[in-house]
Amino acid sequence: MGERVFTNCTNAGPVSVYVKDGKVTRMRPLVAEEGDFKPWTIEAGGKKYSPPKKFAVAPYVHADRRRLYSDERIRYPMKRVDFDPNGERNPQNRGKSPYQRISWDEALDIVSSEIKRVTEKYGSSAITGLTSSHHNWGIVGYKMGPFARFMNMLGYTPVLDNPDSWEGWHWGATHSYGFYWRLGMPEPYDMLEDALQNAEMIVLWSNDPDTTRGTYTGQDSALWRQWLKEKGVEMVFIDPFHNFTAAVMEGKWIAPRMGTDTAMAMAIAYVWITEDLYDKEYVKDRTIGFEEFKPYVLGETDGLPKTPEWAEQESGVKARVIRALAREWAAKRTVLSGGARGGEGGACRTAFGTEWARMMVLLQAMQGLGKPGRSIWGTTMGAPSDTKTWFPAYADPQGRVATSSVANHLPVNQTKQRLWRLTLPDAVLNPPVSWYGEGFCGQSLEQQFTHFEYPMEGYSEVKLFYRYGGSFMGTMSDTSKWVRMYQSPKLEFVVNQDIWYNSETRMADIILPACSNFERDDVGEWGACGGYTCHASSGCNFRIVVRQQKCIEPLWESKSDYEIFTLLAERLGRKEEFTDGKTEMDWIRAFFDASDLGEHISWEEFDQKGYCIINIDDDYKSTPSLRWFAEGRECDTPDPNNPKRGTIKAKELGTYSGKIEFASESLKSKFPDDEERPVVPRYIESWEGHHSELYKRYSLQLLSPHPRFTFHCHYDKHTDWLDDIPTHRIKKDGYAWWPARLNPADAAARNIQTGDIVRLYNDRGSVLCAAVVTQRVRVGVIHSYASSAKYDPLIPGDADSPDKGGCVNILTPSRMVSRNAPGMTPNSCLIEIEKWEG
Ligand SMILES: Nc1nc2c(c(=O)[nH]1)N[C@H]1C(S)=C(S)[C@@H](COP(=O)(O)OP(=O)(O)OC[C@H]3O[C@@H](n4cnc5c(=O)[nH]c(N)nc54)[C@H](O)[C@@H]3O)O[C@H]1N2
Ligand SMILES: Nc1nc2c(c(=O)[nH]1)N[C@H]1C(S)=C(S)[C@@H](COP(=O)(O)OP(=O)(O)OC[C@H]3O[C@@H](n4cnc5c(=O)[nH]c(N)nc54)[C@H](O)[C@@H]3O)O[C@H]1N2
Ligand SMILES: [Mo]
Repeated sequence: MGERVFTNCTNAGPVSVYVKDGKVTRMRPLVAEEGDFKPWTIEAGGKKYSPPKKFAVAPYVHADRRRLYSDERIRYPMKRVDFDPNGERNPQNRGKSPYQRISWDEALDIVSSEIKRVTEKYGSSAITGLTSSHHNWGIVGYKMGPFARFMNMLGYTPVLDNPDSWEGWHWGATHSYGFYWRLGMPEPYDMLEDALQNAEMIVLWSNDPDTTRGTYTGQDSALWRQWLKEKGVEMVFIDPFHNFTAAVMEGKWIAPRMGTDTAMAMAIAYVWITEDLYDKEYVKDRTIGFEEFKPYVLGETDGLPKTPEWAEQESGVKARVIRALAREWAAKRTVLSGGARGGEGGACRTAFGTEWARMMVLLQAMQGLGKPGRSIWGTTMGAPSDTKTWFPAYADPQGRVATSSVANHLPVNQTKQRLWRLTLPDAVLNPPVSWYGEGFCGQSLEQQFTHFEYPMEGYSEVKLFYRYGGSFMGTMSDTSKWVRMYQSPKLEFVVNQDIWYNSETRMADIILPACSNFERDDVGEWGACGGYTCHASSGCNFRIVVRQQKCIEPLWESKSDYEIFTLLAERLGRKEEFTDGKTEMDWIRAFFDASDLGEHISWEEFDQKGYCIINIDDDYKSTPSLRWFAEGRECDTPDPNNPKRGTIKAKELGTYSGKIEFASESLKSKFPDDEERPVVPRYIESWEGHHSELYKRYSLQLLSPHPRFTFHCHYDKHTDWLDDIPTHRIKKDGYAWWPARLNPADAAARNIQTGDIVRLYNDRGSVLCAAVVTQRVRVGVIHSYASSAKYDPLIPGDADSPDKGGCVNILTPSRMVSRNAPGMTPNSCLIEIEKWEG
């Protein structure tokens, strides 16, 4: 049999897949016909900027073939040896006991009869289940599809995701400038052109786009930053770590003590107010509440002027540096880049991270947010991009898809009880738990004010846990709790469905092997999220929709998630209801038919050729983000989720007043006396920072950003190549350790050298890492990435045992951003570090 080339798409770029004799022999960035590309051109400063005709995928995509055939694949259905559904279940041995291979029939019988048993005994609300944040690419097989459809059909208790990426922006910035329909991110339209034409400086405040790569858009935007650098646009980095973008772009590095970014922001406002360096007209016409904010900054309300000298005490950044930054920021047309999507950034995942994110918006408001070169922009989205052709993305079940025939997440779940992801272990071990907020509150600001309590009256506590994915030891907070939860007899049955062995997999009673996107059929647009991150593929130089072709048969005994749920539904007598009579190919076709893609290509050609590039029209007209607002016009950007667009309120933002709010009307309406998320933002000392009692025992701050060479737990541990990249893991004595970076001063004080195995610890636990002594980390900070996929406790199944795998989230607090803002706070974490002699 000769070689065949298939098309597919990963979460960081499209690929061509070469298959011979049923085996993938090669993968590379998708090879498209040259004539399909029609590159855009931006003119700025007498030069023309245009992207090359290719797809710059993220580095890990080049290792996808290795990952496909990884030894860490789950090959067969497995059962814990001491789990007997009709006898002893031994939940206390989850994480300890080995597994034995069983047949698919046996596995499906056990899972389906447990679903029946639990439903009959307790009601369907006793079933819960949850996915991780990210999934292999493709909308038909995506977690929002089959998983949600199956669980909704059962009537389970859903676990609401905390908006992990957006925390401070979601819970904070939305109350300053709206955009709740983007979870607190500003619209990104045509910001690349604006920056090339107008920006003189970019302040990257908690942002490393060279690493985070527009989330899904690979390396495409790296070129844009190169252009900006060549144009002489100055870049400033505010980050306790000298991050990779700073390393490539050069520019000024400012490294504040963690937890004090808001103090620095206040001092910048202080300089602008006292030196008359802000846009008074804009503040008067486009904002409200400045007269309540200004006295706080000047210290008139609390006797504490927020001077650069004061901020120096807090942040360790010299007052003259803060002053110089403030002056230059005001003198130049400055873009603020507060995280991967303009917002985001690890600084938003901290104690009182709401206050920092709100200040990012308010600082830019003082400089005329929306005027040329004065934006909030991550440098990762907003290339010229077609917005007329609608193709559904994975988060679109909430959007246009919901009303169409392809709503593959339906039926609507009848159970009203909810759980909150970050408190799931507490909910199981120690109910009741309560919180504010309906997960991703993208429909209204009020959604954030909904109060939930678990268990809910009239419903059962959860007994059956259907875990789909298994990454949380490396990604949630204070994660030893998850081990304790798994070992609780209150969870009568646990099933895990994943492709690779992950940190939680071996805590299940039954393990089901799913297959990857290369072993099933699907469709997906590169970089597109839809829903709350509408038009995210503007982070790619070209829009491309890929017919994700099944390249090989599912490996070993794995099956597609869709097939697994279909087989379970069949055993429950509900197959037709689940499938709607459709195969995966039928769903793909239905999505194609519901979309606008047919205007560009026929189904037959698309299915055969494997992709379609959607170029911009010749008469493309740019509509820069928020320019309309700055100029007092009606919104002219193409964001379909802006609820005021096209109405009589089209000139307004999504806040209550329609303006930028220095004093938040929405917070005033619901939480007027909340000292932790006050109506007017404040600098509040971190509950786990250099002022805390705990600091006397644990005087180092853990910084755990997103890993450069993997996508969270994707690729780590499942791609042996990555262990050869010392930025990712360091090999020593035959083991691939997770690096922990520390400043030479902190290393010397503890007699630690590069390559030493060190113990990072606090009262929550211990993690063993390989030390890297480097000037790239601020004194007092330990830098170690989040998202290890390897959980490897020295004593298996012992929640208190040190972990060799590198799951530093064992150390991070499960305390929330603040009382009424239930966001995660991994970057407010005190630890100590010592050489490990064990
Ligand atoms: N310390 C610290 N912690 C953090 C953060 C931080 O900044 N610092 N950031 C937070 C953020 S923003 C995020 S988004 C989270 C991410 O954290 P998670 O959501 O926990 O991580 P993912 O890597 O997305 O998990 C993916 C899981 O789904 C599985 N999976 C993937 N595709 C498929 C599929 O097709 N079928 C099945 N059945 N399973 C599949 C994978 O194998 C894996 O187990 O981490 C958060 N945690
Ligand atoms: N390679 C790769 N890319 C990814 C991901 C991945 O796992 N790997 N994850 C994707 C996802 S889900 C998301 S949400 C985005 C997240 O994107 P971001 O939230 O922007 O990413 P982070 O890595 O958390 O933070 C960016 C920078 O902020 C710094 N930082 C952290 N805490 C603080 C602080 O308190 N103050 C200051 N000033 N700086 C701080 C970090 O050192 C880091 O350099 O990235 C996406 N892109
Ligand atoms: Mo995220």
